[in-house]
Amino acid sequence: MEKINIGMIGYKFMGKAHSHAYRDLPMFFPKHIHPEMKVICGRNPKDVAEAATQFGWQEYTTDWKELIKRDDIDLIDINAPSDVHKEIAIEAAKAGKHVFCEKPLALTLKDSREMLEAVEAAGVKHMVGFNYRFAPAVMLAKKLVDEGRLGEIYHFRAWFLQDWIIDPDFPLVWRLQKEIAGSGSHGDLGAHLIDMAHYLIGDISEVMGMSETFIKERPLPSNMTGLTATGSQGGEKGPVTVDDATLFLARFANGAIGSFEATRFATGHRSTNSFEINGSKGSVIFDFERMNELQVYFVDDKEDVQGFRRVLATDAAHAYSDVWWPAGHTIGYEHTFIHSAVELMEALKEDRQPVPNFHDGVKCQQVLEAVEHSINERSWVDVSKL
Ligand code: SOE
Repeated sequence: MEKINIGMIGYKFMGKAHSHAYRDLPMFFPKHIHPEMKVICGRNPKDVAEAATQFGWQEYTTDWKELIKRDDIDLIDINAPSDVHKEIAIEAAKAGKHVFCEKPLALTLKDSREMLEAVEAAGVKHMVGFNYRFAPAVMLAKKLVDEGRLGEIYHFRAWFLQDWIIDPDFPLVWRLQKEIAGSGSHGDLGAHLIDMAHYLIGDISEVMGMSETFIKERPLPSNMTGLTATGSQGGEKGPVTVDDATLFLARFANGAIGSFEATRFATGHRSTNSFEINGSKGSVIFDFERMNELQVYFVDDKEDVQGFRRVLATDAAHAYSDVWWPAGHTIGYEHTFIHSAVELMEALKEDRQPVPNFHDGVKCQQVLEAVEHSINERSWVDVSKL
């Protein structure tokens, strides 16, 4: 069995998701390269030691630079907060390691381009964590678009709605600090929508955006992870430096038009990640909470039975369906990460770049930044000018 030795940096939400993917992969995809869970790295020795045991890593370390230097590591998987992606990815590439990096790729377009240059100069493989591409219903939507079964595409509308910071006393976690996160709901949630649009519809040429930060100051946290935090230091507050919500309109190079909404203030929506595509021959609707199902409408259905119908995408519809359960047995969020890891392993075996890779990460960053320019300038921005 061919193996690839992994060193993973970050052990919270995404670290857990990626670890789980590496653990499950050999059981369900036995013919693929086997990801060897060598070393996990994090800042807090006690917590990272616990994570190593819980997730199944052979060793742990608190020093990512030492990890990258090791000869017995082939691939660095970056799940740390966004402000350290660039330095780690560039160092890893220079050391000849393949790099898998969570989204958004970087804090800025410039940084993401430097990361792409580094992996290309080093000739290593690179992947970015746009895991929703691998949900069964998304894979089916992609197939229908690519086979022309929706006809000419007119509309793409997408929304990613959460509500975990609706309480004004929710602390100022790193995701609410620009210098660490780059942006707020825009880069965290909007990045997924932009990637989905690129994947399903094509290049975005022009954007016009608006954003809002509803709660401008929050209590300083005493202990935080990505989405949770405890306590606050004596009632002291700090400024929220990212957007709570960002919306934008877009034109695609192929003539389609789009609307995008990313917010953490959609009361009642825990994590609604959806899109709708309308074409000349039909439409599809995706809702992540029902990621095994796609709502499908075809104009050439007989008039008396026309309407959206629910198609279960677990069987004939998606790439890895034969590997999982018998017909009609659904899969979940964690499988989007397993599928991402499978694509990475397949790419390594076939000596090609995995998809989505840093090119997709940079393209997404370009749109993120174009929207920010548009908000600042209060006008439409041509994405290709950036
Ligand atoms: C938090 O808002 C988050 O976990 C994002 O960081 C993920 O990328 C998204 O998949 C779900 O929400």
